Amino acid sequence: MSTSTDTPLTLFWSPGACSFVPHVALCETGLKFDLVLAKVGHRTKEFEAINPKRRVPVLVMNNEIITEMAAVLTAIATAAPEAHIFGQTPLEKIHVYEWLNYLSTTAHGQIIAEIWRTERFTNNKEIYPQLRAKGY
Ligand SMILES: N[C@@H](CCC(=O)N[C@@H](CS)C(=O)NCC(=O)O)C(=O)O
Repeated sequence: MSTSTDTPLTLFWSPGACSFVPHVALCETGLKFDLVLAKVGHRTKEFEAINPKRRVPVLVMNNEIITEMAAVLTAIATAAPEAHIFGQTPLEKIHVYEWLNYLSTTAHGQIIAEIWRTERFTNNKEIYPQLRAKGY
């Protein structure tokens, strides 16, 4: 993977989704990048071919497809080390990964999904309110 500032970068994003995080990180680095809208709930076959998991964020870096928030942010941090988006010290980097893992797994996969993607947990719509209440 090249880490030059000339590396072509494309971020697939959706309004109101977690893809705003790598969007902000890219802005902070000062790197040039393209944005492609991949709206949650309105995904195209083209997007599914890029990420069969049908999730944003997706970063395409030098034709390499990178998915999953921690990997996407690591790629951005690696492309612009002078921006220190993972902090200045090894301990700061460790704590960034600590938060990233919590947010991507427990918070995102469980809490947020329970509230916004309740259908992933049960087919019984009658218990949606209870499940959503557990998410809050
Ligand atoms: N584990 C993934 C989760 C990504 C994810 O779930 N993103 C949401 C947007 S915040 C999404 O694309 N959801 C699509 C859906 O639920 O259909 C990561 O860390 O990148």
